[in-house]
Amino acid sequence: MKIGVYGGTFDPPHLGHMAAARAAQLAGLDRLVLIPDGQPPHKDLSAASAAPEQRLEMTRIMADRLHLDIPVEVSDLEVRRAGKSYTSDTLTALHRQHPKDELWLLMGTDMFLTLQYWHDPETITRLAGICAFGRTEGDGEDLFAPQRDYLARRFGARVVTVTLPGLVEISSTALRALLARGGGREYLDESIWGYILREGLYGTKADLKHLSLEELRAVSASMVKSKRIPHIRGTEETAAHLARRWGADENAARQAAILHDCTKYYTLPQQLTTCAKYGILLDDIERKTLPLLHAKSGAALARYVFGMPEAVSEAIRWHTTGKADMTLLEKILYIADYAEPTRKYSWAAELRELIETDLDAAVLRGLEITIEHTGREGGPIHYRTLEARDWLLAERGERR
Ligand code: DGI
Ligand code: FE
Ligand code: FE
Repeated sequence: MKIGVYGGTFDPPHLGHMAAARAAQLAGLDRLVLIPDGQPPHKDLSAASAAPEQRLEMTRIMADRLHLDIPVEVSDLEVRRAGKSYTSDTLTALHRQHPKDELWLLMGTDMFLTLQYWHDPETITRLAGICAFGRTEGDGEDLFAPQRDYLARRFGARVVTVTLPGLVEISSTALRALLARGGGREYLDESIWGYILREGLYGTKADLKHLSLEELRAVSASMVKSKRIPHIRGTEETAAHLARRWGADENAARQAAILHDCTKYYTLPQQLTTCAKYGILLDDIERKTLPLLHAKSGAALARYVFGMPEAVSEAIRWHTTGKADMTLLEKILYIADYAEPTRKYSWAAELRELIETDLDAAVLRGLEITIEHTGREGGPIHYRTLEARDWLLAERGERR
């Protein structure tokens, strides 16, 4: 197996890094390891830098947003190792972990042209092939060919070169300066920008309690896996449509939808800690049922971290179970979550028609689907779900 190794300070990881990581796929490698360095050998980290743990987390977000066909993992090898992060040490460790695999070290033009001056280039070139990427075809041959020959002659290095036409030109130093002045968004993946805002990195001074919708979307995206982002977008657009259709506050509907699943990937201990921190009381079923808890913890963060009005926070709180006496906004979020366009279940089409003509009937149908589904899975059905159904049945004058 051919393993691509791409190291860097990733302070922060930007679109240039992401384009470069794609070189791994273009070069025919089978998997990619991203390695944020602890202490870079060639420069000092500035005071405006993110902490190693934060760079590690941003690199994890980047890995999940690359959408490559090959597996991508993030290694904390260099962040954990004390002292300067020498590539030769890292490759020695990786070679020990994967003695049967080929290692290929990814690097841009600048790094490639100075490889002979790195610490212990003999070990580097012995343990890994060099996969150098340039921006243009021209970058390729004129510059690369003499260096390739030189490295081959001097170290016996194996070198492949890849052209990446879409490579974004930005230095991390320039990007951090832009971020401090409120810019830089266009050089970053949305989720990494959201993480930077959420953590207040690089002198961004976003007030989390007064974020614009665009900022709120990015912050929410930074908290979930990339595969959930289309669902959150779909829920937002469906909720906005329903707010216009049925006369609710569209901005509130968008805010509620953007944040509704932001704690979906919290572990059970994280859910319980968050609920305890904000004084959210939980019943016996909730304490044991992970899928129910994100509604409670999400509502708490919406209220206390993101400064949302109570109506928005309450809509998030009841979006999984529903309850008796739901407000219009609560109904809208509840059913938008089910009817949004990326839901592919057989019942989704039926709900998409019902939400246009009879919102209560749609919510009732959603509750019944939840009860059937949860019953079939063998989970305890929450009493709020049953209360919500009975309330709507009574409102509609129907009997069970
Ligand atoms: O967060 P989403 O996946 O977008 O949707 P959601 O918030 O409606 O959560 C769905 C999950 O919650 C699904 O795994 C079923 C579970 N769930 C919903 N109502 C109940 C429930 N689980 C139990 N045990 N009891 C319920 O009443
Ligand atoms: Fe949810
Ligand atoms: Fe959802």
